[in-house]
Amino acid sequence: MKELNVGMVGYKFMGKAHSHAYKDVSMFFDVPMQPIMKAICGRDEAGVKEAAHKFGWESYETSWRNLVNRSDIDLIDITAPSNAHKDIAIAAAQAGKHVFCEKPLALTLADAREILAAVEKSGVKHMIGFNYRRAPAIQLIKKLIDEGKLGKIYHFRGFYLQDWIIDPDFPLVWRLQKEVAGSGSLGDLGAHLIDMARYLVGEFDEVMGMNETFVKERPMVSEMTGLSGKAADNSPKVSVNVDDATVFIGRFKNGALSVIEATRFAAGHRNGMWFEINGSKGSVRFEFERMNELQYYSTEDEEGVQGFRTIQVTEPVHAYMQAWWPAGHVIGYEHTFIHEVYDLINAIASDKMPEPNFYDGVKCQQVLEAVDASVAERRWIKVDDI
Ligand code: SOE
Repeated sequence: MKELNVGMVGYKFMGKAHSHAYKDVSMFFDVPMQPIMKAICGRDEAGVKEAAHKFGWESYETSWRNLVNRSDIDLIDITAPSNAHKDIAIAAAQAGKHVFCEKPLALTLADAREILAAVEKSGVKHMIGFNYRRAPAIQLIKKLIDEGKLGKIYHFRGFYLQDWIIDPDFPLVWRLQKEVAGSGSLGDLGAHLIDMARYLVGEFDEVMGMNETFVKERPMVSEMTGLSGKAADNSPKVSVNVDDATVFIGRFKNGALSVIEATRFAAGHRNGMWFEINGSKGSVRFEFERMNELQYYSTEDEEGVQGFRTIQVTEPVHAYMQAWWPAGHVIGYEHTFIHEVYDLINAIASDKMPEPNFYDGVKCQQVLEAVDASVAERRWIKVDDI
């Protein structure tokens, strides 16, 4: 079988999720190319060496430039923090490697456009990690919409709710630093909903938003552990320069309306990604923490027994599920990454552009920046004016 040699930058939360995907994908799916976990890269030698061993990579590098220039690598996977995306993605494209990059694509729209231009110029394949598209229930929603089962779409109403930074003494981890992350709740969480809304409903026309940073100062992080981190004793407090919560309303080009809320201050919600779409013939409702289910309402159901029904999206007929367990045996978060990698390998093997790709990354970034502009200027912003 043909091989696809992978080099990955980053070995923390997303690095682990992607490594697991490369490791497991061919055990469950029939892949046209076998991914070979050639090398993983990180700045801290002891850390990356341990990750290479634990996750099953053949070798490790401490310089991403070395990784990108290795002749035995076909695909560069970027799971490092957002401020590292641009340089690595452009260098990888220039070296003729396919590129898979975590979201959001870049710190700014200008950077995202530069990345897109570089991959288009070199003709490599590119994919962005909006992993939630790969939940089987999301694929079912897409199918229902494409088949006209929801009719004309009127509303997209989405919330992405987390609570992991509510404690004012929680340290200023990289996700709370604008220079590293680009933005706060909007770029980290809102980006997923923007992508979902674009995928399922269409392009945004205009947006109007507001945001807040509830905790203005936090102790500087000294050690990261997963999403979290520790501050050194007596660490001085520094200003938080990203949003803790952002709420925006929007109008799609097809006339539908949207309400989107992204917050890290929703006590009790650990990873509550929830959205509902309402159309002329029905509605769907998805909640990530119950990702094996889909709520579906059809106006065509018989009078008297109408109501939201719960579909268990675990049958072999559902997207990706044929490869997993018998019906009713549920899957989880990590499977969305395996599905991404499966689709990426298939696209590369058949010389097709994967989706979502860096074009989608740019379109998402455009909406993020339009929302930020609207917050700053306290007015509606046309997305295409950004
Ligand atoms: C942290 O907020 C985080 O891990 C995001 O970075 C991911 O993109 C999201 O899927 C879950 O939450």
